Amino acid sequence: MNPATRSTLIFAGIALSGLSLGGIWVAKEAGRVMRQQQTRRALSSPLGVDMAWIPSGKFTMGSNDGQLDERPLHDAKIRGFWLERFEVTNEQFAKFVDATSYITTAEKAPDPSLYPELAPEKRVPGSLVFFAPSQLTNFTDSAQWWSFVEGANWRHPEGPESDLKGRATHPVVHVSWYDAAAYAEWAGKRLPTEAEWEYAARGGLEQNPYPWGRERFPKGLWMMNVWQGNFPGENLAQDGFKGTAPVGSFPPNGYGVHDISGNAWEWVADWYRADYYAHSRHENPPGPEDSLDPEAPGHPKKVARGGSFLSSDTTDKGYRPSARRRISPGSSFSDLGFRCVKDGIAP
Ligand SMILES: [Ca+2]
Repeated sequence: MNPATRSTLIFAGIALSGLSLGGIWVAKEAGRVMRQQQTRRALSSPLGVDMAWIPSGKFTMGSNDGQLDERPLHDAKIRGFWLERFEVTNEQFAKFVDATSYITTAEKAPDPSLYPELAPEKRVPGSLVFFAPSQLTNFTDSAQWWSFVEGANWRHPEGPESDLKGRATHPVVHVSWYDAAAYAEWAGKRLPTEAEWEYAARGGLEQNPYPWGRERFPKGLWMMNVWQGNFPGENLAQDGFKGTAPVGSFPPNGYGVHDISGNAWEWVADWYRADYYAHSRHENPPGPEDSLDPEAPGHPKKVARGGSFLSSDTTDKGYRPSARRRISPGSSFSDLGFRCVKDGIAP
């Protein structure tokens, strides 16, 4: 159902139930809903992007059940903000590129000053694409399922021969952190902080393993696009999707946000520091000033959240609201996209 139709139905429902309560209440409520719709319209300009209001509140960030960098548990107080209900899609990203002639990182040859170790013949535009290996010799070597493909980019997700046919409403992928930030700025928005992202992902629930609650299959339903089968060779797609899915293919969480788990990883604003939670600010934590990946000091990383269609129970469980992934800001992958936030007033 499109948002306008949904709003109309909600309005009709409110108006009908209001008849028994009296005309004044109906008029007041109608005014409120209309103002809300106007706010939403104003916020969605110029892209027509639907946003959810994430109300102010406090939550427990992190998890004791995940990786070490998800600890310690700590309280974070978050001011309300607008969050895009869906991951940024290919058709939305195309509007940005059409308007600005923006060229993404993956479409440019790597800068030798940033990649001095890269041989000159390897300085070609491209991106990292997942391919399921037919035979696997080493389960810890991700190079067996990630290939740098020359000519792979957001328009050509599997390489030069591939295109976006049938994928207009899939999340844009193969975007670097810089590309995501440039889009957000153009749209008059910004990337969420890591704390805002996790707060929104939890949908108002406290320390639940999924954005919608504790059960993986509430009422027997698939709630996210992740990996089923033995990763990375066996992709059973029991959730209906082997790769990315059109955004909104799965139900929203308590804040009305779709695909916050699975489908595509989402860049957030923050630098990655494994130790950040031990001393982060409790009110609107802005993220650390620099990055420290203990496994690769000297290689600054940004954070991505939410997992993707490749997230599996046998690997990263990246779909958990607390899971953190560290990625060089200039990197891009066939399962990494983003969504934006906007500051504003409550509806
Ligand atoms: Ca899937």
